Amino acid sequence: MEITRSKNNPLITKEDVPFRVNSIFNPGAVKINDTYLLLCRVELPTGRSSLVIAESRNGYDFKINDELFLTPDHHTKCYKYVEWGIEDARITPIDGKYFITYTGYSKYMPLIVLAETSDFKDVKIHGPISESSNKDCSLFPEKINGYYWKVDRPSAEHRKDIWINRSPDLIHWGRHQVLMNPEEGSWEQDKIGASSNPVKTDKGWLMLYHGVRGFGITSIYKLGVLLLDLNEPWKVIGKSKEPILSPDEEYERIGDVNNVVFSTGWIFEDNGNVKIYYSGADMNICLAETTVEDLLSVCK
Ligand code: BMA
Repeated sequence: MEITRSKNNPLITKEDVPFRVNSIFNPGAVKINDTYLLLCRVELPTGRSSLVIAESRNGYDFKINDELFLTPDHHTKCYKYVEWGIEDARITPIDGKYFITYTGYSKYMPLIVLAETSDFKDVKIHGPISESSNKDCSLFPEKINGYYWKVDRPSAEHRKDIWINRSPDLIHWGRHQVLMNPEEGSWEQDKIGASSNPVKTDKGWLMLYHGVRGFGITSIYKLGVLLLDLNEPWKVIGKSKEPILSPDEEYERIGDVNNVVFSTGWIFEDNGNVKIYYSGADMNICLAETTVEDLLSVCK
């Protein structure tokens, strides 16, 4: 398959942020009419993260807002679960609204928080929708079999698998089941987690995931793609045998966390192109482009 890094990578670095940050990375992504909107994680000088909006008319040149969109302080009813920061937002349009899932970080360790917005100005925080430890949550954009669905990644003892579960109202979740295990002896053997949210195609739900393998003192984060059954999304019907993106470039190799490509947002264009926004080494925002056809072709 073909996947092409933007020649302007990294598209966004901390120098582009109009206030002081350590880094900007792991954006959720959505296209609203003709505007590309990224909800980016910024690690502030305190070492704690918040979320800021960046917007673009062409998907390549972004302008970052002067003010943070969502911070731990906004979480008045659940502050103790986000006190150390909010991280890695994924955006899913459902029924004309945008639902945002992200990691709340605190002494209770990571858990999943849900918020919703209609306009990316006002936001309603629903609060935690998982226990700790859990992260990497992606929502499906529509009901399937009468339920909303999400994938997530609980950490149980040494296991780190992707799970799937369902809800009547996006708040109460149950019927948890394992969606996929890391494949032993491969690039994803240590842990896997959902990356960019599931998108419907005529062949099934396409979803990005990340896989991690430890080598010596480093862990290497790569991206793969999954195809889930349209009506029974707990069934994996296809999976890339190799990563579709691996840390190769210097801006992916060297940073706060070396050897990482990580994605929490992608945009499917009407013409079949797919823009994968991702971060290199937990430091920046990059773009790689491919097509739905290419992504489907590697899901075997
Ligand atoms: C994951 C998350 C991400 C991060 C990635 C690579 O576990 O913490 O925020 O980008 O590790 O360090």
